[in-house]
Amino acid sequence: MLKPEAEDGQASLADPQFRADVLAGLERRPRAIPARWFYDRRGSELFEAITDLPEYYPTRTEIAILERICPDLAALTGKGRAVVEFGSGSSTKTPVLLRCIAPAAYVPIDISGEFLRQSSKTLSAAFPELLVLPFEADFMRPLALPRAIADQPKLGFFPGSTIGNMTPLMATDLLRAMRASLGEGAMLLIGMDRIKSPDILLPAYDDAAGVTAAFNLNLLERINRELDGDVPVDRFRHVARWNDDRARIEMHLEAQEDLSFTVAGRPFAIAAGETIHTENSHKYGARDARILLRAGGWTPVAEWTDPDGNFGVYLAEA
Ligand code: AVI
Repeated sequence: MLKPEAEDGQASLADPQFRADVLAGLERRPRAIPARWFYDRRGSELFEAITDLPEYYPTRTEIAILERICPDLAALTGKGRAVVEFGSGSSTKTPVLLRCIAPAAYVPIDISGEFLRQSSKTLSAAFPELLVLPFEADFMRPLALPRAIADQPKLGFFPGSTIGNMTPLMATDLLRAMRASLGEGAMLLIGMDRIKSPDILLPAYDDAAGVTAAFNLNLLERINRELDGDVPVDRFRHVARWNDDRARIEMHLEAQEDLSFTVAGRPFAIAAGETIHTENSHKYGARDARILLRAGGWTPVAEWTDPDGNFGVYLAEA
């Protein structure tokens, strides 16, 4: 997801899709910019920092679950599978899975070739025997996977509750696309954050050290850097809300006074208290997760959680 920078450290030319999404998002009501644009170099660093925060339980909870379930997982998935990770596999979760099931091959899929190559290099160094086949593609659509793994049954891996950043409709489409990409006999291992008290959820998205606020506000800084904007970033405030009706955390950027600014030469005005909606993070109870998997064409096989029931890991078959 990382956007590469030019050799001299200057940001490279803005992605035309970023420009289009930001301009359309600022014009629409309610205003909303897709969360995928958080992840420039700075945003990716800030997200890494979020995963270490005491309030942000999902990452360490999911890793602990994966470590604990390794024997069960190895037995349920069997030998000789190729692991296909939807995302670049830069996280600490990938080595946990690779050590556990010792796959025949590993195919990380990511839309950012640069980031993909970097993380594949690191993984190859850690697992010199493993065939690593980085695949640059948009995994939201069905894909023709590398021929080298054509004869091996696949285990799709989609950790981190990244599926929660999609609406249920998009999530269902993605699960169906994954099923089509992975083919007959495939299995899917997926992490989904669970519904829980807002007393735990809200601090996870609005931490005391202000790292999540910086992550959210970096989107405005990125707009200024890459789209020749003059958005007064310090006049916006990070807001995290629990939307109980939709079972999701929402992140917004709220104008603290009436503001005017330009982006890519276009003027915008935003009233005090108005927000730009920047992210949804949907949470799924165990039964919701099973329904979502079935809607996406998968049959749940096994599920695991942590002692507090905060996070769910699900294994499903095609
Ligand atoms: C990447 N994704 C699963 C994170 C989440 O929890 O929804 C992104 C994030 N946003 C704020 N904190 C973390």
